[in-house]
Amino acid sequence: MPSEITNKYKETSEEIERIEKAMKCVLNKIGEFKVLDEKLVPEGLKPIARSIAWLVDQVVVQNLKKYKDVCGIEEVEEPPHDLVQYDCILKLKEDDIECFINVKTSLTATDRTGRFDISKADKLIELYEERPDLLLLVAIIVVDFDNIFVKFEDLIVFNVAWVPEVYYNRANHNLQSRANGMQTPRSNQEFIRILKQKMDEAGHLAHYS
Ligand SMILES: [Ca+2]
Repeated sequence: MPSEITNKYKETSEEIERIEKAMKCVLNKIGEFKVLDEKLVPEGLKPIARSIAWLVDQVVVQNLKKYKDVCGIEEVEEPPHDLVQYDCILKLKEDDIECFINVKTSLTATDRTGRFDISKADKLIELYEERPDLLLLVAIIVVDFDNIFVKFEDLIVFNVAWVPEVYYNRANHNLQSRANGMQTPRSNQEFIRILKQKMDEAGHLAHYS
């Protein structure tokens, strides 16, 4: 691999680490939040990640804004509508890079070696083609339920373009990944080429060519 590419990957890895650190700072400030009145769930709230994912997205983005100054963040921009592949765009004080973040929720008990949905593959391709230098990260907020409380326990950040195995799920048209934080550095162009190839193998690429 040419050294300028290796250097670029190193720079990106360092940027990702800084983003992770800033987000952890914010998650520590939040700590936990109350989902609803306990009188409404006398048997206790069942710990289901899907049921709170939409709330976690909003809690995280709004607190990234609230604590941005103390956590080294310069700007948090929200997308124009919620039909996009990310929840916010982050810019750190020490960096020029605008980093797109897709917030996801997972329970501490979940086996993260299994595959989960990242995004609709066709929408991802559109986003990467609009912005060839895109840095799109998935931020998995690992939470625990304590009855009506949701506690922030951990954070796993990874670059979508660097998922080790580009897996296209033909049943729901999503790019899927394991969520254990493993990464394989590659260019965005290479990532899109592989993803298109996987869609093509599933017979789903016809309307792109
Ligand atoms: Ca999200």
